[in-house]
Amino acid sequence: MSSPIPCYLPRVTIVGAGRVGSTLAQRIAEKNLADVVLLDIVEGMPQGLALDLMEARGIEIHNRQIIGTNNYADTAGSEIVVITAGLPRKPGMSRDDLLKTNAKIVVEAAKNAIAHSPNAIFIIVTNPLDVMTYLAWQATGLSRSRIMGMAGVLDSARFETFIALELGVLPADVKAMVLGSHGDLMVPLSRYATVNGIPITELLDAATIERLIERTRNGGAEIVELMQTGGAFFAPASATSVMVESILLNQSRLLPIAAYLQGEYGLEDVVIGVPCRLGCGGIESILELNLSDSEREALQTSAQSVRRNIERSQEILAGKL
Ligand code: TXD
Repeated sequence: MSSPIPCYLPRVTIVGAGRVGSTLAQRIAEKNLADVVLLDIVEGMPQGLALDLMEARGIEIHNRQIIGTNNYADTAGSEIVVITAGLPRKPGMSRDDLLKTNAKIVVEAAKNAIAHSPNAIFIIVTNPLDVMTYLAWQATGLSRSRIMGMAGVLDSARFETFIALELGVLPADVKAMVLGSHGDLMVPLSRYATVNGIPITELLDAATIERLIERTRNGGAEIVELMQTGGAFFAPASATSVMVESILLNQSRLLPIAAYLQGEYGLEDVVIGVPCRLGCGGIESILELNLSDSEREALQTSAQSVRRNIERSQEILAGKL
């Protein structure tokens, strides 16, 4: 006799079981959101991590399955695919320096994953983020609502953290939105940042806000410099899990997401961070804010730098660089 309640559990594949990927697997399982398939090219490593996470289930009190694999066949039928495969930055490197190594890895991962999960929604995490999202969009042929990059949620969380530390308030009470590319040219919108609805411009002077914006822009590099081996992964995994959750639970959260633009903000054929509503269909809509001249100019500059790197990436993939 069939059960009246569908015993169906969503499945999230994470390609790249490194620091971000494995921490994301932990977040997803422990939030009880979905079963997880962790895939990496290193043999044994994702299997070991999956077993370790499975052995924590009794203590953390959840029943999600975590599978480790080196084989894309095991990822079949995933609702969401997250790509974190690729190299992280070393001290002194910019995210763009990773273009050559990571372009081929992300294109290959995207093609392999879509072949086994044709209905999945893709979230790209690998740097340089905006370009990698563009390449994965190109490689999969997915509609733009179903492929996106994670960066703005992390950059906004960093900005919110620094505002909260400065004011001595609960970080969750601070709301901010950082748009643009994931790099030095990101566009933190300070006039939209609030503490429980109170604009930070009423709480902090202009010089202090500028200092916090600078620290946000440098947020990833600050951690790379301190750690020397690899970069941030706890907050990146948290930020990605928020996107996974908004899709799986159809929350329609309004989040800054790296999306393929077709005329929004006057930008065409480029991926960049903009406010999007994120639900079970992926990107449900893109919100066009009424930006000031300087904000619009900053977004344009940010998009131009992504576009230059997209052009470089096409030459790299064609074997010309
Ligand atoms: O805001 C953001 N978008 C980011 C992006 C925040 C933090 C990290 N960001 C980027 O994510 C970072 O610059 C890297 O490009 C990726 C992954 O960072 P992570 O810190 O997790 O790097 P690791 O620990 O080196 O893990 C990468 C894994 C590693 O286990 C490799 O063996 C694997 O990727 N890898 C592959 N897996 C599958 N297939 C292929 N081809 C492959 N190549 C490497």
